[in-house]
Amino acid sequence: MAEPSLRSALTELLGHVQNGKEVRAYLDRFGEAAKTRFAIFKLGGAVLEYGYEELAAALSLINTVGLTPIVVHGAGPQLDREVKARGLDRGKVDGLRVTDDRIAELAGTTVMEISTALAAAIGRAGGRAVPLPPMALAADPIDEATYGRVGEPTGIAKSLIEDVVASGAIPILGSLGIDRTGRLLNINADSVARALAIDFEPLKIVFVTGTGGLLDQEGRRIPAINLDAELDGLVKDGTVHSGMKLKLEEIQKLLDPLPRSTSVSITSPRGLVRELFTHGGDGTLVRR
Ligand code: X2W
Repeated sequence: MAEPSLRSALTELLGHVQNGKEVRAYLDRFGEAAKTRFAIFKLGGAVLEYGYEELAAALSLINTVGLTPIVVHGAGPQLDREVKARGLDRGKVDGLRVTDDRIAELAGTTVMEISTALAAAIGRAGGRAVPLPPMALAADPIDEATYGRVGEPTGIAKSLIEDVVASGAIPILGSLGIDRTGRLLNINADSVARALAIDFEPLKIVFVTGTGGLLDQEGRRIPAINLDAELDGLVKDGTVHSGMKLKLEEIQKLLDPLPRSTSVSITSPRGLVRELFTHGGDGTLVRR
């Protein structure tokens, strides 16, 4: 019998998809049944501030119904707090945390604690997850004089992730990597998601955020957007600006090298299952 949290997620799913037909139709649209259908989930540190249970239940369910999650999470607000509490803050440049040796060490423990707690929550939800160590990601420093120990991914331990997936567990990566001299580097979690997308060519990439999608000027959710056809117009008429514009440009870059069938969703922890498996969705579907 499934754990209560998984059971409630299942009930919610079935409430929205009439006998699971839509789930099957969704999955059948993509390739033969035997092929692993990856979905990459990027969990921002902010959505992990309010507990893991809802996300853990949704990820366990998604793994059960035939999409294979690879999870990468950040730890932005948690690290902000940790460095400030110790008087170590060196600020950010272009959105990247300036990372000295002590901050790198702090990032290591903070990020691994979150990976481990998330894996435990997935276990409680009736699934299984394996938190991967920083060694799973090779990285090079971007520009040490400016950012310190901040890296850009150069390689992923693909066969390690494939082994975890083959065992039925969900791999969890954090925003950490190791450089060629063995040093721990701090890596932006969105960059890790992009590196994973290039290596695994997922059907779906899902950004789980607090806002739960893109919002228009009145604060209403925009259900879907086609970047190639609509982005310029939405920027010109002012609907898309500042933070949202940056995010969509990032997503455009992310989708660029991938097959055109790949889509990105932005949704909330609560909307995750509905966004993936129902027509109306519960976030913003981004295509190009
Ligand atoms: C990020 C890693 C965490 C992250 C940082 O130190 O905040 C760099 O800036 P979110 O919550 O997804 O923003 N790394 C280099 O990306 O977390």
